[in-house]
Amino acid sequence: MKLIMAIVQDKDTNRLTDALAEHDYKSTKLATRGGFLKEGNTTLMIGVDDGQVDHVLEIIEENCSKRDQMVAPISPMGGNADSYIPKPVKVEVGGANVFVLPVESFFHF
Ligand code: 2BA
Repeated sequence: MKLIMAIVQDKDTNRLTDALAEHDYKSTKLATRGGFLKEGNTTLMIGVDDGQVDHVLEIIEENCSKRDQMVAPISPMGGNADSYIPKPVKVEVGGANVFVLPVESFFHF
């Protein structure tokens, strides 16, 4: 068994969870926040059998879009100078960042 953890943009979440449910994959949605943009995103946990991993990855890829986002300048005043960005820059976010983790055991009580 594997645990797929997919970090996706909020805008893609409903489409993706609907597509997963259509194929009878169960998922749990966590409200998360990216460390760089400091904006909300969504992390989905999807527990699947090993043979289902590729299919779930296909569904994630089909339902998550890449988007460009501008990062506004952040003043270092009162903030962390390490994260100071002097002028707006464009970053490409997504479609999805996915981790596939081995599961030692799974219990459903
Ligand atoms: P954020 O950390 O808010 O990053 C949003 C986007 O900003 C990233 O898109 C990337 O294009 C850019 N970015 C991130 N760190 C950067 C840096 N140090 N310099 C320049 N640009 C940077 P994605 O790569 O698609 O990531 C989307 C979200 O997925 C991330 O949001 C984060 O929440 C998560 N993520 C990505 N890689 C991860 C990793 N290795 N471990 C844990 N979470 C990750």
